[in-house]
Amino acid sequence: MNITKTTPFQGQKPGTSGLRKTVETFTQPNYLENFVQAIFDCVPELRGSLLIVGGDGRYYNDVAIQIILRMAAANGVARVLVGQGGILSTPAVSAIIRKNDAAGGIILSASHNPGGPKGDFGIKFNSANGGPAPESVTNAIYARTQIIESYKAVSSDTVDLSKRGESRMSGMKIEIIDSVADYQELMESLFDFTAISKLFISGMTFCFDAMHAVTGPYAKAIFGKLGVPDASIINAVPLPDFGGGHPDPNPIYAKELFERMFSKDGPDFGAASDGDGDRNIVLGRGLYVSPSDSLAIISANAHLVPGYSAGIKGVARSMPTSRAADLVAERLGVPAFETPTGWKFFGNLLDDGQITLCGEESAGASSDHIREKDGLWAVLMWLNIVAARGKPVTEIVREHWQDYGRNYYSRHDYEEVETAKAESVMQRLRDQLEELPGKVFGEEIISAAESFTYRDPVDRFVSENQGLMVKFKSGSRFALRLSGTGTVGATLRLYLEKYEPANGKLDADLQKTLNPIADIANTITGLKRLTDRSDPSTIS
Ligand code: VG1
Ligand code: CO
Repeated sequence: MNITKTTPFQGQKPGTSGLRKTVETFTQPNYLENFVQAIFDCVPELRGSLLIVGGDGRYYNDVAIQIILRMAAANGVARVLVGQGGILSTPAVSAIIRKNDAAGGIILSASHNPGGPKGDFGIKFNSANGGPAPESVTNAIYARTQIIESYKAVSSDTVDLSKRGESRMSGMKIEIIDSVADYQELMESLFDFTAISKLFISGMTFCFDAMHAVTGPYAKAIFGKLGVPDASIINAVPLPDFGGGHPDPNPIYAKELFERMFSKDGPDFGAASDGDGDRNIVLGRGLYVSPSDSLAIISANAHLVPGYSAGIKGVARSMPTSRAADLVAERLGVPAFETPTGWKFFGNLLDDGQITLCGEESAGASSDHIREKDGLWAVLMWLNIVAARGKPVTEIVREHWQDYGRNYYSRHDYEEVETAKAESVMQRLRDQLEELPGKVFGEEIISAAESFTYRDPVDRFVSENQGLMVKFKSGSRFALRLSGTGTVGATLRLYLEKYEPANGKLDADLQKTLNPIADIANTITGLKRLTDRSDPSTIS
């Protein structure tokens, strides 16, 4: 075993979802090693236990896995399961940790961020419950990176990740496993595959865009089993640079899918996932289902799906996600929770059995089957609901609005803003929080303005400064926060929501409906002036 001396790097604080930096930063000597050693130092349960390792296949995935294996062997890990070719989606890692009682997992991904030598890389640590390490652990890992003096690794030949099988590295057992099998088995246990395959036999047309990212092999295996022809799964081979695009399923980056779905003879059902397979979007012909609505509709219909036939215990959503799911929870008589942005905040509620479903406006939804958001799970959930209700996506969405009303919702992102400017916008709003309630802007009266603090109902851990929220008496609201996943400058996210009751106008233009709220947000925060931007860079 070799002990190598090292010195701390600044800025190894995990963000919303692990440590994300440019490839250039990650490939500096000792950068990855320092962070990985900090994980082993802060999670002593890994010694003598099982660790799961895999990633989304982006550039540097393979090199990073070899480094992690040599360090795991030196840090006393007993056994490691690695996805074949280094490939494991984020939800698959979560499933495999839980199935095998592993002590944790290391996922190599920067999710929706671009890949390739000039792109981004990332690493996240998931705990024994299969979920992202909670803040108590990520804070400890960060503290450790600031004082680290050395790391441990064994000398070893490169492990061939391309072939399944077992080998040993200085006493540690390494097993290269099928990337898809365990995940597929879990999906087959939750959904009615026979009913879903009948949709395709009866001619329902379908398009799934894997965005050259990790879900390609999963989609081919699972949808293939359901009878979907190969041609209906596009961009299905994972590429180290995702074909040069951002593997982010939104109207800008999933352009090919959106064009198909909005064409005259487009497919009946469309879907896409992101870089690491944890996000999803679902579309009907000519209709994009807002992820906030998706969580609400899944919640309202879950009992029709075999894995959830007993009903749901509760629902949680991140603070900026629309309140559509709360309305469903209220009707079902189950609790609704509001958590900060990021999947790590759902883990305790799921472990404690307080919720069955959870989701985020950023195209993430999942259930208690694992402890990550799960892109293909959400698509299968929708397919199963379509099969059970015998209606297309478009009708299911419209009927939901007619029943519950519609939460018009959109997110406006201002990307790559100078950090100081972005912070001045946040500060300007923060400074006004106390005086805002009662003020009138056009037709809206402010009812509350606050900085979101979350007290975990299970372990009572308090997370402060989780975004700023302004609510209106009408039920509309906006939220503003800084992204914690970007690597260049700062990204300001403005979240807009307006509720229209069931007897109101349900088919209005989304952006026009939200414009008055966006204008008020801009007036209050000085967003456009302070960032020198006339428009958002991305609207989703
Ligand atoms: C974004 C999303 C958040 C999501 C996170 C990780 O974070 O807003 O909802 O949990 O990405 O998702 P931020 O801090 O940039 O707003 V993923 O699929 O990129 O791991
Ligand atoms: Co992701």
